[in-house]
Amino acid sequence: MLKIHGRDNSSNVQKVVWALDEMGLSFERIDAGGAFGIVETPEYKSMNPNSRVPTMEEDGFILWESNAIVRYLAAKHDNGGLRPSDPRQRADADRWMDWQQTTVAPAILPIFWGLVRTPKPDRDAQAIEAGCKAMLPLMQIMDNRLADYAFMVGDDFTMGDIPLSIMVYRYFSLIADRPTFANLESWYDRICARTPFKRNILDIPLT
Ligand SMILES: N[C@@H](CCC(=O)N[C@@H](CS)C(=O)NCC(=O)O)C(=O)O
Repeated sequence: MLKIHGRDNSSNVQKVVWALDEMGLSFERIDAGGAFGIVETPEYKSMNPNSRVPTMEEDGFILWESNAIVRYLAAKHDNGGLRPSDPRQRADADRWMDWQQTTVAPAILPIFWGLVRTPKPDRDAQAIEAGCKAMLPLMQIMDNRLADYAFMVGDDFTMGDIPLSIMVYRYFSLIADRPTFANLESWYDRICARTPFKRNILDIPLT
């Protein structure tokens, strides 16, 4: 049985369980990280020396790094679907996934930590404001892209939409005072209409 180690409110775990749900694959999710601890134990560290979630375990094959796990699972189970088979489309999906990790996630981090994980009196308003400022050009890049495409890679939903959707969900949920991004909002409505997104992201409290 495929096992995914990681708490269900982690954005990186959510990428993986959402992808699995999209593909209709069965798996066992085992709580780890955050309040569950476990990630510092020698057993966990032997699978993932970073003490981070998620970690995938599949018949002795261990994989960490959420986007790598999504790519692996999509390659194995949904090539030509979640993972585009055309090399250029696939590179495009990979590009948006990498951009989420390297650029969007660091921008949203101070917003998320400030507003969700930090008690009100301890919040760093300047850091939250800086995060909001950093997010604007990134959301504009997505909005421009989505002027021409229904999804990040073209007409169809692919793995390229998964990591970014979770970032946009957090941004839209936490920052009401933002400019209108019409194309991005239409895309987000299409994402929200997907049952696996609702089940694995929208229905999980933002904590
Ligand atoms: N680049 C890694 C980042 C993993 C990561 O930072 N995960 C966070 C949760 S989103 C974590 O493990 N935090 C510590 C914890 O939950 O105990 C990935 O994409 O898998």
